Amino acid sequence: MYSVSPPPPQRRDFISVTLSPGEAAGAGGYNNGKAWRRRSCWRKWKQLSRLQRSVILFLFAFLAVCGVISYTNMGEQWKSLTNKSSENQNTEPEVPGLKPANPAVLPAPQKADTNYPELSPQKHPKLLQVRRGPPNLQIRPPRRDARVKAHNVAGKAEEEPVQADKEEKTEKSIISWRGAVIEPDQSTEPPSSKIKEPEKPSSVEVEDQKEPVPINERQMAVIEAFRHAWKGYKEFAWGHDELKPLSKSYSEWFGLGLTLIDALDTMWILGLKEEFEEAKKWVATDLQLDKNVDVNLFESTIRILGGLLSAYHLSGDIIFLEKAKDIGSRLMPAFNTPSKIPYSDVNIGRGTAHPPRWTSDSTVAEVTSIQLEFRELSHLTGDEKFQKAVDMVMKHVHSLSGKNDGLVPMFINTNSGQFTHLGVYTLGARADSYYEYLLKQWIQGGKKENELLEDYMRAIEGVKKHLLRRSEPKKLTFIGELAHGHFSAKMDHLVCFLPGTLALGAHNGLTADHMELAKALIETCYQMYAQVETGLSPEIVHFNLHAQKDHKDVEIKPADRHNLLRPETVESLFYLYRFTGDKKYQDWGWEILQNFNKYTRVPSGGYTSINNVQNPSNPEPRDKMESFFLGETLKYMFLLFSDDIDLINLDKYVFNTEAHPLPIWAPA
Ligand code: DMJ
Repeated sequence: MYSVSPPPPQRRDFISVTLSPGEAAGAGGYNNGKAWRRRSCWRKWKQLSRLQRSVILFLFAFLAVCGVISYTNMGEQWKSLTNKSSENQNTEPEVPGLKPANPAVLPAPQKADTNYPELSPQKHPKLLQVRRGPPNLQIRPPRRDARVKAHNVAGKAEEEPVQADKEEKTEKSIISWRGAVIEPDQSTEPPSSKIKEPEKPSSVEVEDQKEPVPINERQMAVIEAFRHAWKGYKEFAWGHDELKPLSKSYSEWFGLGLTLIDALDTMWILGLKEEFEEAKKWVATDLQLDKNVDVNLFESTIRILGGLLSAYHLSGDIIFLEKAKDIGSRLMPAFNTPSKIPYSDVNIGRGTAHPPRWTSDSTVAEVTSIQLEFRELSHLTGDEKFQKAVDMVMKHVHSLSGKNDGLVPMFINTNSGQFTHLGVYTLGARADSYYEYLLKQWIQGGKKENELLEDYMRAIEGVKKHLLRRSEPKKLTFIGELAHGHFSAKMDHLVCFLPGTLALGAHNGLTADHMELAKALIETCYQMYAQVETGLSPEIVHFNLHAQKDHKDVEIKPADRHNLLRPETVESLFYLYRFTGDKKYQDWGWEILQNFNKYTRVPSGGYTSINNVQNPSNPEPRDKMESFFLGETLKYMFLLFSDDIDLINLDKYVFNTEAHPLPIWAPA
């Protein structure tokens, strides 16, 4: 114990501290009696100056206040400790005679991914437990124990304490009209323009009850691939159209951040919330649509308008709808043509449109594959002009002569409205998505628009009659081309969208032989990968029609042996797996992903298209990552590996031709 000694003769404004006689004498000093001590203390107190007494009193008062405060905090801590331990007692069965040393805070460890140790559940618990999926999944409240580690862009894990205020924030999340969880700070004010409040679909509530399906190892590998691609884009091409991963730079097509917008919904579906938020910020603050630039109507519709609409539906954030309305309006001048068949190009800053310099034709696939997006824009905004413009195109094409058993030529004139270059029929470039959108518009509109279905059914019959053959020696079913009555055994990789579309039609009640054809064709598309040295498909193959010794089914011409990281085969694998549950489709997709990793992955970040799929020792990287690799290829891979049919439920969503899911309209 300390006591205060009397001041020395001359006045000093400080206090000296010495031991009392009793203490100096050791423990025995205590025996000198309490009365002596009281008297001695009082005498000493009286000998102090006024200043010294005030200081001492102040010190005592200060200590007393501190004491009261710390007592209150201890009480709180005690309360929370006792609460926690009672929660634990509720959830964890106690082993008789043993009590857990500490209350459990972290989730139980899960099995490590041996193929991708850097993605093991222990390192990335968030990936497993807080998947941000589509609206029908998002209405499930995130688990309270899920947020343990945050990951910076380089993929480095950082400890993040499980904080009460964070949990509170999660619980305050708003359930949007479509059931998407919107963080309170991310929802923006509705625009003053007349974007109407869409109706809430009735299906949302039912799925609220389901438990999230954990992400599996193959899906984690897709997430890893996406992160690697995104790292390159972020570092060298942020806000630009495409990454050039080898030269660590970028290329511009429209100057509208194409890759970033194309990838928005993929990030959402893969659960990459931080990346999504960062990209969203760019859309909100840096996406400049008032720009003197010519854009291709079709490409900007499927990638930008489609990407924004889908991001809006998944996240519920109005900023995406505002931007969608903006770009949609800026594209409308394309329809100011004598025939109302749109021009291929629009200047979105000037409001002018024009065909390519060398012709007044547009491509048939381009003018008939913008409908899902413009129709949805009308549906959301209440402004009919978007849907009217694209419906008119479909009606006009429906009425045209010049088709061959439902098969359309590749070009249409913007002045006359007539098909041109008659006599050439393909399901590849320039015609492909015409067929896809016939079926998908019919599904989008609730299967009521009969003309669309008629044209689709007739076209598939035309395909069977004119374009379907079998190769030698393996008798692979393939789709060739017809040019002025001559059959060519040439098939674009682009045609591999067809098995998926056929399967989707069969799932929606169309004839079962469409599913049989789908199964045969996807086998062929897979062989276009499997029979090639790198295990990656070329852009175009030619099939052998006659058995010849030592010849494979698939022949590749030197000009066609590039691979652009295209999605069509994995897209179809996804549909086939969803509808049949046959795991071989997942295995085929897994092989393809591994070959992309082997031959197209650039170590510093990103993936590149390659020039030669036949040369595994030098596939000749092209130095370009197409936006659809993130928008489509990796998204379909992730969905293919998932066993969760509610992860973009195909009875509720229809994918546009750039893999952006849009809702199927509820019956009126
Ligand atoms: C994408 O832009 C779309 O899928 C389009 O319909 C066809 N081409 C590319 C992908 O290959």
